[in-house]
Amino acid sequence: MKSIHRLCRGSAVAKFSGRLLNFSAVILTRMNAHGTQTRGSLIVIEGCDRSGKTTQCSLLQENLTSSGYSVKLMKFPDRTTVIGQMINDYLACKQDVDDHAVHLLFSANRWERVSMMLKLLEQGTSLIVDRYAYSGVCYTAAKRGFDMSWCKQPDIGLPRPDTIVYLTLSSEAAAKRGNYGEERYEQTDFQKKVADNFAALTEDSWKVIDADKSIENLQAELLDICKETIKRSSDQPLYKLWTDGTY
Ligand code: DGP
Repeated sequence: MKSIHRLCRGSAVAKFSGRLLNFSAVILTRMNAHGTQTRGSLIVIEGCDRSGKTTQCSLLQENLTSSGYSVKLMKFPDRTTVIGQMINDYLACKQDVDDHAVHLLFSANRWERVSMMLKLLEQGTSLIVDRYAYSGVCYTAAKRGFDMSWCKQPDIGLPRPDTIVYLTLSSEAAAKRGNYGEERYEQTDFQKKVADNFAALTEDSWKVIDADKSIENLQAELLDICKETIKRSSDQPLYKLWTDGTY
């Protein structure tokens, strides 16, 4: 295949064979040494508001898909479900909900997607997830009277990500990106507390990346991390979050 590609360099055939090479490389990574199907990877992108997560996650889905990877983009809170609509009303300040109760709603919104996530991962589809239980802990623990240990409890046992990327952005850099919107939590003081909580929750295994760079440069870094994760974790067990158990 490589020699055909070399012979036809620059031609439409070369482009086609290049694509074919990409796809065959990806298909090979979905099989282990025994030729059986391997699982997809769970990749979570976290960060404070305005860190660019949503743009980067969409680009990751586009770029990985066009390179032949099977990828699905997910976002939490998932506002399309009944629980998600309750969360949306709360965030839009249309509805007040007790802080404990809303914490459990955010968690329930993740749990209601677990069976779908497990099915996709088992089928070999990798999931790029925009926010997860770490946002759950860091946002609620930024409220008075909450601690991280209590906040973790309802999410214990969710599928544990193979990679967690945390996008950091200083408050000065965030301010340059424009004012916060109208949603609950979009205030500088609150966001600073959230960032402190992320700093406390971060473990050595997390990829902490300064998001104060061009969209293209940040995307290139994230793409490398995703490809490395998909290669590394395809035949690893899927663990349960904040426990030693596996699925
Ligand atoms: P987003 O759609 O990514 O802009 O998130 C909406 C807002 O909700 C954002 O300010 C972060 C916050 N958030 C996300 N997940 C959770 C969670 O699990 N718990 C709490 N309290 N807030 C969350």
